[in-house]
Amino acid sequence: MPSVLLVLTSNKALGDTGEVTGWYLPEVAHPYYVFKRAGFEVHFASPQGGPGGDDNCCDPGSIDLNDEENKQFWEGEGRQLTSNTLRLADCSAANYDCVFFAGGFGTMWDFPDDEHVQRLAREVYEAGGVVSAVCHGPCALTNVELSNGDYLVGGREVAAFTNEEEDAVSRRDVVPFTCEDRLQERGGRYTKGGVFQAHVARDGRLVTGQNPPSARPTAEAVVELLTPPSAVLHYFPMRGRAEQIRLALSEANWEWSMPESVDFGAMKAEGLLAFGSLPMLETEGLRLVQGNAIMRYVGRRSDLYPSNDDPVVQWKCDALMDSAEDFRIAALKAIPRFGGTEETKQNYISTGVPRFLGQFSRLLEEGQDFFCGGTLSIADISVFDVLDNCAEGLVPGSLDGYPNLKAFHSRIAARPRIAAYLASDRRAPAFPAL
Ligand SMILES: N[C@@H](CCC(=O)N[C@@H](CS)C(=O)NCC(=O)O)C(=O)O
Repeated sequence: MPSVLLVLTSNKALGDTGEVTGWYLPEVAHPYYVFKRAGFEVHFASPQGGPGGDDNCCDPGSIDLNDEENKQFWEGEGRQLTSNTLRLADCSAANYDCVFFAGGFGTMWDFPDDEHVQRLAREVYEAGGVVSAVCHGPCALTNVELSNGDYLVGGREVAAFTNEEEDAVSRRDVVPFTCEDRLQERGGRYTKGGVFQAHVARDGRLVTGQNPPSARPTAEAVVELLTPPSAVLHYFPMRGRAEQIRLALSEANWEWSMPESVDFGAMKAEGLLAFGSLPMLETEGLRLVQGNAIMRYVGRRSDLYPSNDDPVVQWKCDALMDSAEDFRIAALKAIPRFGGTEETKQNYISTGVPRFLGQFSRLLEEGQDFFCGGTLSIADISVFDVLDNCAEGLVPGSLDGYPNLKAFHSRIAARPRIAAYLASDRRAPAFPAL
């Protein structure tokens, strides 16, 4: 069952105006019910934790009990839940699939510089989870840096309370900065809808909403992301060209299976394989073929394809995957079962493997955990597959001369979902070492 950490402000002072603010009831109540209806577990947290008692920092101006769900929440379990929040410092990202920052003016003073706000957003995101925020909640993201120093919002589509909306409620000169301006300064691709119209920006696993009417659709987009598609992968009972796909489906947490046996001839005769070859992935009413194209589909669907709109980074991802495919083809030619001879084998060991490893080793930049930017992409999964199966598997010890690739291999193998797949009995047997 997916779990969400729903984060509220602990601040109820509207700057130095003497006015009271806090978190905004519908931005908590509406997402809460969306998550609960989807069967998610929801925990409440705030920078200070607590606070206990009746004063739970809810903005009194937001308590509109004509709204059904506000009323249900406020008069039901919600009052209690929001009065006993966890302290952010005590929350571990490993327990959550999503961190969701609710809005309200109060957030503008305690979210942006809070180290645990930043830690949880970074760690949840880097572990493959969803980061989401609504209205003023996205101020939480304005100072979040990934492990490689890039801003989380850099190059990503984002939404938040607009400058026109600040004007509409006469707050532009009260807030320390506006979300619209600051997110743009951080390199975010800020988008907006009309004043107080619902608008959600969804960029991979980053989901942000503009204002109170956006809270429900923002949470719905989170539920959609955390309910990954199901798929059936058709391939022969070996790792081959399907292994990178099995790894990607596992990392992306898809519900995936493989048929007990595959009648390749019948599938071909029935015209189920657009190019007459396997692998083929059946998902969402589609029959997808061509291994690398399947990888890109899974990557784009589950935010494992570089999505910061930089064509150079996307080229690098594609080029690495093409090179990994070249490596697989060279490996197949060296394997006796596929017609490999003593000559192709020796050639592969002495020339092929070192050539590919040297190229990959040079492309993994110093100090970087991943090949394409600050987060895992399908290029990393593809390269991991060939390091694992075409290098180390067929030629044991071949990674020893490439410490950066060896460390990369261990890092990817240790990712929880990858590690679970690698240890499972779903894995086809490896080809014996050459
Ligand atoms: N470019 C294709 C190549 C697929 C391919 O050659 N698949 C092999 C298995 S690895 C196949 O289906 N062989 C059976 C045949 O062609 O008769 C891809 O990457 O998916």
